[in-house]
Amino acid sequence: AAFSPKGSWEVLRALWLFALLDAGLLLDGGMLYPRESSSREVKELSGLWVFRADRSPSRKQGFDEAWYKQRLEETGPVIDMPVPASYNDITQDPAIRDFIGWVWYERELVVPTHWIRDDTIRVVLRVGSAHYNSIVWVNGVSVTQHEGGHLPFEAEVSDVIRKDPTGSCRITTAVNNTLTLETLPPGNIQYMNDRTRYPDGFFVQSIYFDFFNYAGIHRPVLLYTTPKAYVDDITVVTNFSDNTGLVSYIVSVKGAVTAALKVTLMDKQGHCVASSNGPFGVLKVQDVKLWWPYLTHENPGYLYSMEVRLSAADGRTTYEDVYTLPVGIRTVNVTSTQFLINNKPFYFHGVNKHEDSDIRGKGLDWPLIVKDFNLLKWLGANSFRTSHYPYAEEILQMCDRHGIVVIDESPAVGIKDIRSFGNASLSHHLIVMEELVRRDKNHASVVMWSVANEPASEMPPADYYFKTVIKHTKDLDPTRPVTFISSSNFARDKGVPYVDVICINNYFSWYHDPGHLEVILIQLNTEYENWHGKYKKPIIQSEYGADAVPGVHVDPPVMFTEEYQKIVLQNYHKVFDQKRAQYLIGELIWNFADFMTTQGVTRVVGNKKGIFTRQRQPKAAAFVLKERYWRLANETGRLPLWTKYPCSL
Ligand code: GCB
Repeated sequence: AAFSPKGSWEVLRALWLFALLDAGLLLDGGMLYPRESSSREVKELSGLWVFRADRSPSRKQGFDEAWYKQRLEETGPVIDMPVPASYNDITQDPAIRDFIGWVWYERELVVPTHWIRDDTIRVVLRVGSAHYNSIVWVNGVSVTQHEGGHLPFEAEVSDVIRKDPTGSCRITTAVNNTLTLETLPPGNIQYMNDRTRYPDGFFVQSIYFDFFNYAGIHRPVLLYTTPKAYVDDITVVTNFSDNTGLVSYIVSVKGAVTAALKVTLMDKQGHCVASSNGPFGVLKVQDVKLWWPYLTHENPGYLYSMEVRLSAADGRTTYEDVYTLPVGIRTVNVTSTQFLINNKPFYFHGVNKHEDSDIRGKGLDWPLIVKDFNLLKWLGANSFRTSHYPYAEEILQMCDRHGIVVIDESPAVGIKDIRSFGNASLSHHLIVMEELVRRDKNHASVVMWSVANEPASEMPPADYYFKTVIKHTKDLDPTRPVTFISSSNFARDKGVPYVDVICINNYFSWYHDPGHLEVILIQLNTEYENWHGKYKKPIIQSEYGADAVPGVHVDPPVMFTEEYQKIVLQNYHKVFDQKRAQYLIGELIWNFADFMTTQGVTRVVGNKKGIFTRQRQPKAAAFVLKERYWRLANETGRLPLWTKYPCSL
């Protein structure tokens, strides 16, 4: 049956499921984005950290010598390292670029005195993401450990920092980028033992995905405070009926036996539009301003602010905690041929991205983020997929505000080896989905979960594996459709029966029949008819494209020229235009921009399928797409007047 949690009853039920599941989850507690408020302080630790790669053959010298017990510079030679950033492209040392194993980061600071003296304050250390496996010490005491890049983790450090009354605080983090058959993404370490061909200790990290395995502390590290009794998590599910918006919420509180909660919803002007008391409820918003995608409304991305105010007391102390969550009110539904946002058909005309740029690699970078949003808007893109891992929360917040619709993807890219379908991999995948849903569940822009990209889903264990992961994801969030990104033969694909939307990647006239632009029409048509005929589900072309080395021109077109990339796109578009009248609900170009990959014979300093260069300059294909996306937006008939003429922008 098509995915369709309609009506307030279903939404309330959905909310309860969220809450019930909370009890049975492997993860404890929420992961609210750290925000300042009258009760919370945030201290960002971005900037220069001290860095040392453990180059010992075993990569374990740092642990053997307990580097975390002293200042890192006392253990041996250290260098400057910016955070957030990948460490790979920062130095001139190829051994650092291609390093595999443990690297060590350290930052010293002094925390404010009242954080030490006032024991009603809770101090939390939060890492936005570090790739891949991390261990964190504060003043030599281990405070947390986390497996997996791309998702945040945190630890309460109040007790540890209070042991030193001066407030001096040394944060040491060891990060290991090694990928194994059981990590997500999976990888494998191979030792080359033939001493006639390889030097002593030679090994390679095999990966089964097409982007550089950048590593390090990729997102901000910060300390933040809450009162001892605090708002730990908020879950919001929205709906509307006629012009009344419905915001169902659940708040979970920690550190208090009894607590009073006041929830107030405010519009953009700060006017209260609804309020309620207690840990759960439904806020009713008269004359609701719905959250609409970019280019479908004159005021896209409308966000209310939900202020949650907690008051609690234990004997002599009273606690007050305030947390404000942005809330967009919208619904998502899927039929056998359509994707509906606020009950209106939505057509994804967008891109696939990477977190990738010169020098900082996958490190969060505000100039890049804002530039990319400006390019998306210039292009007339209304959506993107977070290929192939969860992007920074700051990016999703931008999507909420600008109305850019997101398919939110887990880091499960390249599950190709049959040994990566085992129990350990599966349990880890379930935890990652929990972490992802917990972090992103309240983003209006996130309309679908993608559990994996191009797994070897024809393998026998894939059926049970994906049935389990997809079911778990739907249990975690009954309000959003779930997909995985498929590339294999439709008849053998074992996960597809469980998804709500079929997402297909293919590269006709590129990886198949290279140079034969004339095959695209017939092959794409056959592909769609097969998939839709068999499963009766809507289809998104989740990847298509061709490499173009910028500035290389040949006509008639040949592969790797800007002309060839243009014609591949145009031929695909002809089929899209036939099928979007039927069941095609979206097209996402591969890729928004050129990006770095591991070295190999098919990659000329990275993947060149970007319509923008890695430095974000347009190739010829960008103009083809811009023309198309604005036309598609105009055809929906809902394009606001001021945006009708992109050329004058
Ligand atoms: C794909 C992958 C993507 C690659 C792309 C390519 O199917 O999903 O990660 O980069 O093809 O260019 O080969």
